Amino acid sequence: MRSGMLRAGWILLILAELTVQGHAASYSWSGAQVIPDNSAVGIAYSFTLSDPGVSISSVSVALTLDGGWSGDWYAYLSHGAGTAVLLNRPGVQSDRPDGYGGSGLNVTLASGAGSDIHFYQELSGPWAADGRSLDPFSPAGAFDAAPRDRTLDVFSGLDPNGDWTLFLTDCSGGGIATLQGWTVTVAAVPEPGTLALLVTGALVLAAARRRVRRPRPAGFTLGR
Ligand SMILES: [Ca+2]
Repeated sequence: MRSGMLRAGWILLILAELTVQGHAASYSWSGAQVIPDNSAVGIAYSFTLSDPGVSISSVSVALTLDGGWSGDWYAYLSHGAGTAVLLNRPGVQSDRPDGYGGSGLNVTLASGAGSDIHFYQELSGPWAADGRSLDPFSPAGAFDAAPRDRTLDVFSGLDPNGDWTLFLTDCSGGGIATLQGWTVTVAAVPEPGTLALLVTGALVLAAARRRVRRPRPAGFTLGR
């Protein structure tokens, strides 16, 4: 009986753990898409997520671009009520109106990361999204104090299911980049049923362990 309860408890915990770890979905694209130069129209990719998870715990976005002028780039990821600004004119600030002149970028942005990708030539990863909701066609000086309120953390707690859109464009003439690939990975915590499984497993184990305790010696009484 005791061993049966212990076994049942461990099975429930293992099932719950496997379910928790299994809730991450990735969508990828690869190819050779020229990003329209000096354009507000840009390019957009959409995908629909259907996942048993109900609450997003983390999101990461990998981008690979070739050529171009990195200070021209703007990109966002949107889903439901959340929009994360991935890139917003990297390097642009009041004394550097054209931003970084580097070409190409191969980077992964993640929720919870600490380094602002806006300054990728001066910092080191792991990289957080730019997060500046500022219009990318704004004057350079406006970038200096722009709040970073649109990082990938905006998705935390949202339902992952439904439509997602990844958008990229180039906001200044000259320097044309080619998008070579992207991957969006969404991790979500499980539905309440799995959490209930976890709690039930723990309770069964606790009950089984109480039964395992040795009986008190005959004649033993608790002191008062
Ligand atoms: Ca350009």
